[in-house]
Amino acid sequence: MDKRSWAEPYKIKMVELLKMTTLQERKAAIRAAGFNTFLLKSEDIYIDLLTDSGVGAMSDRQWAGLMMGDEAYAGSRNFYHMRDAVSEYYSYQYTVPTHQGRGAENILSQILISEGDYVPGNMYFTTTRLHQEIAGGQFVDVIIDEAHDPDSTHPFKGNVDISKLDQLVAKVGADKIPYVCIATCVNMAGGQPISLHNLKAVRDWCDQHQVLLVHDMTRVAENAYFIQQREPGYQDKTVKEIVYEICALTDAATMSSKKDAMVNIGGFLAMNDEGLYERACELVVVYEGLHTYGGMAGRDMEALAIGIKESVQDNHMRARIGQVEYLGQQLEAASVPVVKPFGGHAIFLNARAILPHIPQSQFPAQALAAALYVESGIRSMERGAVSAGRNAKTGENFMPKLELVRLTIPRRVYTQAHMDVTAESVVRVMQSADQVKGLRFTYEPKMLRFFMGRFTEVDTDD
Ligand code: PLI
Repeated sequence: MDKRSWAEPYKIKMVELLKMTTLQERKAAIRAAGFNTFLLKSEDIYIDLLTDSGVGAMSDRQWAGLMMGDEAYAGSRNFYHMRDAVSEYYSYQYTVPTHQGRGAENILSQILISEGDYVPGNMYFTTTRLHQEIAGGQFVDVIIDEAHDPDSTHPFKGNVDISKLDQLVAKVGADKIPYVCIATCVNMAGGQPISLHNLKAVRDWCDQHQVLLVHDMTRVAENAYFIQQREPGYQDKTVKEIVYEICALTDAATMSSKKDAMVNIGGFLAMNDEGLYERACELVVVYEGLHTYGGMAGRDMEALAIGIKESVQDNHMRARIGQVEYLGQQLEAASVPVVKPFGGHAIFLNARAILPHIPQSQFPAQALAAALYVESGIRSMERGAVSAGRNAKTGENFMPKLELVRLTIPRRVYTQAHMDVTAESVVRVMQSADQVKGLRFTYEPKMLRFFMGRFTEVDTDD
């Protein structure tokens, strides 16, 4: 075992200067943004931990790749590089580019889901579930119970509870289940991995019931790193080998390349079945673009082909997860309640525990994210009742057990000192937690309300 610390396997060649704001400016900015960090202007942010999506730092090789863009409408050479990288590192034979992950989800859902179907998955993701619903399906959560417990230290909180799959099939029948959707490093559970042992059991279940297994592979390399670190029998395998093994267990995949693969934009749908590929090609031309670019520029496909290779390197992943763990350790040392084990792409603050005086109906995680911005200019994201939205059929608010604020670490962007400042700022917010007020909607979008919803503070005498 390498005893050295996780220092980055790269050095900085160019920097982006950041604007520093005053407390007064930040108070005005959060009000103008309706207490929604998605509605803040990026130039008003000091450390942007909103997401790890599309905000990674590309390598010099990726930037060089941009210059090799072949912007032909059809048959760009960069498409073939991307397709070959997908089959070499991710095992899938056919690739359909899309503008980002949700473009792939749309196409897959339209092809495979019929009205009245059920789609089991290891916890929902916002856009994934919405596309399933738009296609007439209903998402069913089959993740293990530990995933909903912020204090459980289960090493694989992304695992599926096979008995929940059995219960579903007993209730609705296998012909109402077009596929099981498995995310690697489950985002909404706190960036928690699924084990290969469990994934193999899901594969067997799918074979037994003749149901397809679809992989949301947005953060597969991070999941592979956790398997290498935690799952017996995988310590001597490389991240690259584990990534391939995970993918090869599944039939098809949707990918948001903006995360693991460190490009600013892009995604794809990948599969091994030729018939499914043909149907995806028919739809991609309707929604995205020709099947050899699907909403991506040639240069972006080139950067993606290079990013895929960089993302599965052990030393990259060790530093990536090392930095996330470092932030988690700083927070834990200061007794901040965070989801354990630490996630792959983010540290999740337990907003219920930090703001116990705010009921979930007043969105404590949303309020905490706003307060953190005001304190220090750090932008984070609500992942609780606001993100969970309403039941599409009954209109009732979902009240998830996890009411979290996500401090998401972009890849190769921030330094250890930025992580220190982040931890210090969270601690300062905690010290005056009783000053933070609950929120209510002043504008609630019908779909994906967390993106553009607006709020106002609830006064205690309201
Ligand atoms: O943002 P897209 O359309 O490229 O990808 C959608 C998407 C699908 N699956 C998962 C697990 C995601 O995390 C995801 C996007 N996540 C975002 C934007 C995030 O901030 O987590």
